[in-house]
Amino acid sequence: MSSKSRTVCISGLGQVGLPLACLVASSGFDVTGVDTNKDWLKLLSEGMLEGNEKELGSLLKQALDRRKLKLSSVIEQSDVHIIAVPTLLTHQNQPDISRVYQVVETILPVLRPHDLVIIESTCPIGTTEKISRTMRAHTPLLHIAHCPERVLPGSVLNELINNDRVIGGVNETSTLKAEEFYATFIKGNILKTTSRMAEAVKLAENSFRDVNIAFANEISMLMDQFDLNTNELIRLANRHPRVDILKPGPGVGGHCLSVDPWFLIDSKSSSNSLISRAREVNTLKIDWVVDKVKASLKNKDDAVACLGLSYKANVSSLDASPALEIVKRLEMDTNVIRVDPFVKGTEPISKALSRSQIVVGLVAHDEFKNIPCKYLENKIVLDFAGVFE
Ligand code: SAJ
Repeated sequence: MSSKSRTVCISGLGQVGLPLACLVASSGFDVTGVDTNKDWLKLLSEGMLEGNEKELGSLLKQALDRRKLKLSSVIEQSDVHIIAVPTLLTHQNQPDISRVYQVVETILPVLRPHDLVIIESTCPIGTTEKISRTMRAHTPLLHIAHCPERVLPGSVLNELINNDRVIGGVNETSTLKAEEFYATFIKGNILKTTSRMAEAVKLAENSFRDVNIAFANEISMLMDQFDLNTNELIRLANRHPRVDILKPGPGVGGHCLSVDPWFLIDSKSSSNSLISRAREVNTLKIDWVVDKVKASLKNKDDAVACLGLSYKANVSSLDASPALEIVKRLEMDTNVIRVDPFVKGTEPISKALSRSQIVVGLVAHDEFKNIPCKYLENKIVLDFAGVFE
């Protein structure tokens, strides 16, 4: 594939689509980055990029300056179309992939035979084949593949380049075309399979992590009953060569682990499957933390400094954040001080600690690690995220 002659249109300039668009543009393709949010497009065009992805801002600027990346709200005719819009859950925990279908509808009129369509959005098994039937009925000889994104927020560019990628076409030619495309800008291995397997692999990966975090969370609640320190338990147990317990936290957040397991158990599994039980444990952990904090209050007016609001350490995203949920619930009847160096409008650490009676660790940001012990003297400290470990 000659990179110079190829055009790529990427729909969805979020935490996956934007870095992907910048990377593909820096590899020599002419990229149109499409997003329906015009305010966001304006911010991007002005280079107003805030966040935790190091080097993304300069890559974006470079791509725009060199005119390899064009920002637009309209899909354009291109050799390669990539769909990277979010997939969501309904209130009944059913997959909501309407945004993917909206993009499909807008791509249809510009498709030409032999174009390559790639779906990066996480989807229930069989979605790519369904979309392929619709698209191929409209335009023959298309190549269509599912190439699930696997990047870790906070390290997106690095993972985008270096992670192995699972690539599954709806037929062999599609797989090969998609492989050829990704090989031009990623360094990781390309693992070829079918589109259904690629969809399933992605869902299994995130379910695996959710189930394992649920185990850690359950252990932490059990150890509390025995008055044993969970972190010490995990440290000791993990010295076994085949044991690797993850870290307990106040729950599981982000738009991936709390959503994707439902895509897997949606159609086939019963509600008491291990995966749905894990979801329940991770959700219940939020209630458990709220109860623990409330039980520690000596006076109704005690000031509670809650350290961390984001969905995980060292990122600013508040997406489905258990810490934020806990803080909001406590605020209903408790004197809460919000502290998070990644979130504007919250209180500086030292000021919050000086006027609080209770300190609650919710997110293990690096900036909390250096809090001097003397700041915590004579305070009740409840650590649900290994902040002070
Ligand atoms: N968490 C714990 N304990 C742990 C690890 C994580 O409580 O030991 C919590 C975090 O605090 C956070 C949540 O789990 O609330 C998710 O964090 P994460 O770092 O595990 O994952 P995400 O959601 O940021 O990104 C995941 C990744 N998937 C896997 O690691 C299998 C990433 O590679 C995917 O690309 C991403 O989901 C996605 O977009 O699907």
